[in-house]
Amino acid sequence: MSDPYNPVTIEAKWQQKWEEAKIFETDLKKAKDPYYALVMFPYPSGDKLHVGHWYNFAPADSYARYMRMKGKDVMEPMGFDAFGLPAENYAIKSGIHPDTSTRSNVQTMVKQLRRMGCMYDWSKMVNTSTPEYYRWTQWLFLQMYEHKIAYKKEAPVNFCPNCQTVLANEQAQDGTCERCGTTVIQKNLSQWFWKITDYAERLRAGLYDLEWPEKTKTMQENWIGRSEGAEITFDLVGYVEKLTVFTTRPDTLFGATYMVLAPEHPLVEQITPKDRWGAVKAYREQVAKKTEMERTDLAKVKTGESTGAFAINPATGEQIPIWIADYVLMTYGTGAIMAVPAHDERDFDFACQFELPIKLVIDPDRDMPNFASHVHPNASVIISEGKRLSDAQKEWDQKCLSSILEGKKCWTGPGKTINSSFLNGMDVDEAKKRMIAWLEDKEKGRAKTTYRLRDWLISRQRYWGAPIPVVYDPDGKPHPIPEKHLPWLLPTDVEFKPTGKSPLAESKEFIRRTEKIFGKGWTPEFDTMDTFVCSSYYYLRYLAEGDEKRLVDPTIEKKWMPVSMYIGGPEHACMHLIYARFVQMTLKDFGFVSHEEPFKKLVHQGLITHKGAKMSKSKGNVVSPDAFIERHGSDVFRMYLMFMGPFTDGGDWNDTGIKGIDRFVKRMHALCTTKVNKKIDQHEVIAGLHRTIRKVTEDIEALHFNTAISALMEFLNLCEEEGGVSSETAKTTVLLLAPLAPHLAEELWESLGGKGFVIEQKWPAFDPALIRSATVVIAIQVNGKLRGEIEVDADAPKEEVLQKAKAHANVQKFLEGKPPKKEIYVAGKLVSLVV
Ligand code: ANZ
Repeated sequence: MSDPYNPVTIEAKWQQKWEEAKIFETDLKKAKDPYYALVMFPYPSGDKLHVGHWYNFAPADSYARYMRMKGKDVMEPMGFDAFGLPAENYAIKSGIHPDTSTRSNVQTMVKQLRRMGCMYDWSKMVNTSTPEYYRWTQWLFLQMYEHKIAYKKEAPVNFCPNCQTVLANEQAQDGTCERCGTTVIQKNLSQWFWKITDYAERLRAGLYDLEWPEKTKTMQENWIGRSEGAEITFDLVGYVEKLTVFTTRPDTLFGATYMVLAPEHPLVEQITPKDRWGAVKAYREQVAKKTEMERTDLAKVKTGESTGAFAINPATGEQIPIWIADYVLMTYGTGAIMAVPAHDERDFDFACQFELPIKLVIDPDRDMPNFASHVHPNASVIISEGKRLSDAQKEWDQKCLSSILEGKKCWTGPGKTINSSFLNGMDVDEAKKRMIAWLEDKEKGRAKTTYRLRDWLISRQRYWGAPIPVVYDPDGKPHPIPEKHLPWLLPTDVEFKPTGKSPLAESKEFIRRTEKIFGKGWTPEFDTMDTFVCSSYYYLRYLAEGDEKRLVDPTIEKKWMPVSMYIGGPEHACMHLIYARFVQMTLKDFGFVSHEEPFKKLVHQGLITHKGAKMSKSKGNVVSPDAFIERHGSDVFRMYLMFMGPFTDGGDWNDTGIKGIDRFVKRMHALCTTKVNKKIDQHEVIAGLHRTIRKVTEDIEALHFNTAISALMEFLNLCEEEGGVSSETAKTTVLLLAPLAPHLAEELWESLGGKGFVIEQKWPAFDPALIRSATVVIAIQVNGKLRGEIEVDADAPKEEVLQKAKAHANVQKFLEGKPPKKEIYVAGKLVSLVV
């Protein structure tokens, strides 16, 4: 009898053997059928790998292992997103220099990852904080600079007072800092941007062809936010300058009764008469303190100031007042709007507040099924006793309609144009087209598509990042650092604690170095790059295998990209996943890569919950994997995670579940080591095996690891009932187990006399004929007439078949409650009953 299952020795043994044989090192050049299996690389924070990492990486590896057994040349790399706030914050907390702590954290994580037993090709590992890596981050910046994608400008930016740094729009999505939750404030700073807006349309249109979760594609589409409408130019009374607005509703131009500029709009100073300037300036200062969230909150009371200036509505020829208000943002459209209070909610509230005219230009479509939902401000219908809801609703709609016609409520729904001269009688879409044609003809406007996407703010006033490779001449003019000086090293003589100013400015060495190379009075750029720059191209650097001459060999890139399967969290929908697409597109345009999109197929793992809440440090419900791995081994832990539920759904952690998997693994081990005792298996076992092959194959393809494991459990039961299996069947079972419990499978493969590593074997195929013949359909006759059919196992015993036949509902009717006089079973074909 062989030893009972001992995961500690088995797992260490196979990890060592895999490493010695280098079986996970992929020869990128020689590979014939490349399959690039990628997971989002982790931050090397001081904490150990947690369940979340495991849940991302282990099933992803099982899928990659399956692909390898299917005959693909799989490349599964791993690396570390090592620059940025988490590593820096850890360093600040621990007082250890981020370089030292990051390197040691990386080492610890590599050790932990090795224990996981994934197929990582460590020869291709990247660490974004090393000069070998960030040299390419800087090279990318230089490319962006050369192609005029990188530019510097003074702009109001999101600033996190706690992290003491600026944030990209994507990092401050709900007005709070993505990392620490602090309310973000706006600051005017001179910053480096990358012109992602040039790629807005390509980023949007490209989404359609991607095999990504629909929800993620929608989130990206909304983030890019394409709006179709028009730009309309208004003349100003008393000035030669003109005022251009962006609107999605050019059909409502006749209803534009005033205009609003963002308080920061450059025209404000010019057009405001002296007597209004004091109030206008004070309002501007008040707004500067507000966050974008506060400004655009629909529920808040509207504020604003009249500039005292007037514009001319090009459609009506009327003079309309120009106001400034915080609900108009400088960062969208043209930073100015034409206000149509009768049909826009914010304009309506504003007009009510400041008693500005409201002019109806859309006659509400009275038959709208959801009439009330297009009425603002709405109030719920009050149902008086004895009234039906539908009647109350109708009465309410009628009331609303009268209010709209009187200018007391605002209509945002469809209808026919009124009070609009040549547009009258048209519906909204027709009127939009007609108005745009009219404006174009009069040279007062044109069709315009606008995007919500803003340029990517890439500079950070933080220490732990790739220095921006720019130097300034004594006149303050920026110059890109020639490529031969890369890597442009991050100085080390720096206090890395955040102060809101760039810590690099303190480095004497940095300034000395700059002067030495470029001349007296030259200064380096002190900002570092957003860590999302580092992660926007790392998938290409894995393919470069440390190449110092090129970002990536174009023939390798052509062959291996796009990534075949990318697995990671849904929280990256609007940041990393947009940035990486953008960078890939620019690199294609610059001629360095051939593919437009980096990630062909994307999957988000589900969420692990514990005690009803998301497993997270802040909730205090984190389970450390280490103790479980110590006790049960990595295979059991991996399988337990996969068994919790469908991979994309996640599941709830509980300790009892892991014991169930532990028992299964032990039984599987016992079967394959002590019960391989048959020369030939029963038909039932063979059919069961082939059914299991089919099920496990289909389930792994669909990432339904949980049901794949169930199928193996069922088959194990069958084998145990039979008292054992043949060596052939045991080996095939081990092949099916190989992606799910890789160490155990290697061990069992070896003990069954299998040649080579189990991961190098071919994935088993099932024989459809065997599955089909596993059940047969039996006809049932009563007194010679066909009365029903039943499906039974092909080798079901006679008694079982007769019992099932007699229990058939229709057959029972003809048996009339009496036992048959005669019962005949023609095996596999027919049951004949005589009453
Ligand atoms: C007149 C109008 C009439 C508008 C109407 C809407 C309804 P989306 O769809 O999000 O693109 N707008 C334009 N620039 C703005 C800015 N910088 N700050 C705040 N609001 C701005 O929204 C486009 C609409 O938002 C534009 O169309 C404009 O108001 C407003 F019945 O113009 B509309």
